[in-house]
Amino acid sequence: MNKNVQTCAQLINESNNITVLSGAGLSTKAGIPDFRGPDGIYNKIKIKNPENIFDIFYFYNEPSLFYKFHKEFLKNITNANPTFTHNFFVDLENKNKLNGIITQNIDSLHQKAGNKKVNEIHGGIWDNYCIECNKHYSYESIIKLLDKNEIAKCDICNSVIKPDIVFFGEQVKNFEYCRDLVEECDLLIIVGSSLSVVPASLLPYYCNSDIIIVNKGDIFFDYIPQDNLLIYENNDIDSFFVQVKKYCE
Ligand code: CNA
Repeated sequence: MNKNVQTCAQLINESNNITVLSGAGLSTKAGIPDFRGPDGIYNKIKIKNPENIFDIFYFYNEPSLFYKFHKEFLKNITNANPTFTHNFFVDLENKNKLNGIITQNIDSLHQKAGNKKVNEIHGGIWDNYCIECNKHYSYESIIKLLDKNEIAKCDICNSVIKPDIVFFGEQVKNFEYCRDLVEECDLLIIVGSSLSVVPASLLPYYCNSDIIIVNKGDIFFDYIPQDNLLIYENNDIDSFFVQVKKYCE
């Protein structure tokens, strides 16, 4: 038996104010590729600088690169269902153990699973707006526009529409509130993130309590307070939490 499983369950059982920091690795089992994992977008898309897809300055000059990717991404999201671990976090909220979820994901799977205390630090796909006249568009209307066009453009002024996702070069959402969630929690669980996107990756630095990391593959440890790191499980997230749940009260 993996000792980390038992320790993780024990920490969860003893905690009443858990903060979760999630990343793209949490949703790969739902069929949504991450960025930097072995089957991630950066490895699969054969272009020179895949970071440009989400670069705000690149987007303003050449939105077609982003929309080529986004069209496929929206199809994946529409068909995706929450994973075992998304549902495990719903249980934590139902048991009043959850302080909040900070997610770097834009797929809304935490909300689809039933979590209410979700903070999308990198925004989401549900709201979209014209970069010129600010008319807002729903997710459904963007899907319709992309059925017929390569780029989603405004029906009033013909300018480009941008989803309310935080691109590289833009400010993240509610950083101070997310920092408070990390500062005040009695257990921080980090899942499925390479912790390589600043400033979200800085958040663990503010943690005063125990930290659990479950992530398969390389991560950046630079902002993890080492004395607080009780568990680093380099494993598949669902396989780990399926075991943990057996020991949770
Ligand atoms: P990342 O940099 O792609 O890191 C993901 C990590 O998860 C990698 O280390 C993977 O090896 C690991 N991983 C993948 N699958 C599993 C698994 N089943 N079990 C355990 N570990 C796994 O992604 P981050 O979230 O750290 O980077 C932040 C970016 C990614 C944010 O801006 C997101 O918006 C963006 N993103 C989001 C989604 C989504 O919403 N689902 C998808 C792709 C990218």
